[in-house]
Amino acid sequence: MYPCGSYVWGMRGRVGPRDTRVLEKGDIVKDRPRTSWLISIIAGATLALGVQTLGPSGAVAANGSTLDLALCAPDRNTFTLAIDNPYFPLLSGQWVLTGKEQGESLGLRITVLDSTETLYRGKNRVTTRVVEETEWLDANANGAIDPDEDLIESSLNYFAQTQSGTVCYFGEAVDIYENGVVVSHEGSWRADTRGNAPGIFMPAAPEVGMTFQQEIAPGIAEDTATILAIGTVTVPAGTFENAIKVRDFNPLDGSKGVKWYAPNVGLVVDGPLELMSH
Ligand SMILES: [Ca+2]
Repeated sequence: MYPCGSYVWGMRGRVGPRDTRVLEKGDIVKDRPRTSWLISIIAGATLALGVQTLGPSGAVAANGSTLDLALCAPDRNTFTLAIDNPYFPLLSGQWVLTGKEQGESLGLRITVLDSTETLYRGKNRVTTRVVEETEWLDANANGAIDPDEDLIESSLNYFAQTQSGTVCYFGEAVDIYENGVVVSHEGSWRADTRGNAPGIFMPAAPEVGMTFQQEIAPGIAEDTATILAIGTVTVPAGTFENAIKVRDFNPLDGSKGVKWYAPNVGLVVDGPLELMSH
């Protein structure tokens, strides 16, 4: 998804220019070398194995902490569909974000579906909530997908929350559209595919400086997020205090994006898109 498979989760396709545009001076990893994602993976894997030495992760953690991927490991946690993390609640509902990019009006609609998706087998089996995310050219800028408006991308995303309150991301099924036709499934991944793992989508207790890998599908989806700040943000849907500002980084193409999540609401800013209703 999210984060920028579209705007939300994953940074595929059209995202490059928009991410460049939302880049801010002072981004703490603005000039981070492209190899650092690999260091993050190594660090995460090392920590997951219980090794105490920081090793190569020291540089990554210089501005904060890199969360241990074990926080979402299926064999170390119990999972619930009651996803009530205040910064990314997915109990029910729909969020609509709109905005403009290069003169085009875009819309992003996120919907918690009734359906679930099961991953893994045996004792590690995890049932996840399916969250649909649709990005489209909202030509009349009304926040609705009207019959004559073109879809850009639609995805089904899999989330579950652990006993500690961490929201974990288990993958997505992606449809990318051109002229009303699905032309690609690029960016699709599942945590239970060999070589992949669940990502940490939202920490149980977010703090400025935290870095966490949201997608773990080498070569396909590798978004990493860093919490840059906490503060007040105003969007069409309202003014929200104690919101967290998150910078996403996609090491596969070097793109970056900024998102804001507000407590008891969820995603309120995604690059140029702002929450219109929820
Ligand atoms: Ca519309």
